[in-house]
Amino acid sequence: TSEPIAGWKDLQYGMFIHWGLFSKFGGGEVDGNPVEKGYSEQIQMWANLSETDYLQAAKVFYGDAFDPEAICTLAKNAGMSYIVITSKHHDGFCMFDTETTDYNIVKQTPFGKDSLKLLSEECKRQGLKFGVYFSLVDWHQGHIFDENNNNSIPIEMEPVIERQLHELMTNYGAIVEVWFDMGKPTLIQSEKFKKIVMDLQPNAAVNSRIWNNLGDFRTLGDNQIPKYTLDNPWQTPASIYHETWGYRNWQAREDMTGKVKNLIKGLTSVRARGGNYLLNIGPKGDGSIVLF
Ligand code: FUL
Repeated sequence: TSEPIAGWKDLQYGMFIHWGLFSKFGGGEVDGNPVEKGYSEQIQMWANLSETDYLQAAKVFYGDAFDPEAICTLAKNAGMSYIVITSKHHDGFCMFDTETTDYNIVKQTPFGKDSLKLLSEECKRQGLKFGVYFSLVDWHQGHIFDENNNNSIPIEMEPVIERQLHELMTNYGAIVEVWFDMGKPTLIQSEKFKKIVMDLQPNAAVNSRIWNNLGDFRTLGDNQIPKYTLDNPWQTPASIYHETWGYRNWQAREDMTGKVKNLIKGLTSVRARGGNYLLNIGPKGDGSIVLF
């Protein structure tokens, strides 16, 4: 067993956070109607919003209820050992300070701060480990989302991805997990991206969505609970609502009793079978935690 995986296996249970401009849409009541198709964090695509329309959300992104201290306390009280947050989802909007593009939280929003910096520092203060989610698909860089799953990564996008990874692996202290998502990198691309992580954060574990068998551990399908113990290190990413990871306001009003039971069953099954459970919360656009 390699170094990163030995440490990674001890993490056991963590908090996943999907927070971005998409959270502002709350599942997308576009013209008063909920957008019922697709995950809410992908609202830009499902509601067919132009970048200009999507950026309206940035203008009112105050993040005034984003409270890293409360988030970390919640995670600790739940027995979690680490937090993984969306640094950039498919929309391409960077929730961290970056020199690669102005399409970021510091430049575009009245909140004006680096959410990853704030959260990573608080994690450190409270003794939690820290990881990042990073989408290889990037609509802002012109990466068209293709329902036929032809998500190859254009070569022109590589330098941006590389520089962003470099920033993420340099500016936020120790990183325990890098959660790549989507896109179909070639072997050479997967190798390149993984190398950046390994060179700068040798103790970070990379998930299998880096593709081409280069993951340090396997991320199962969304909410997938295997019936048996698996041999290699694995993880189940779980969402509180099964149809979304980003905040969806009309579901926040649903009765959660059955869902909570399912989540507890998921947690115990995954842990009993030796997996890592990464349970997602989707804060509101203002950054507040959704309470039930
Ligand atoms: C999926 C993404 O497409 C979803 O939007 C979400 O981030 C989930 C955790 O992974 O592949």
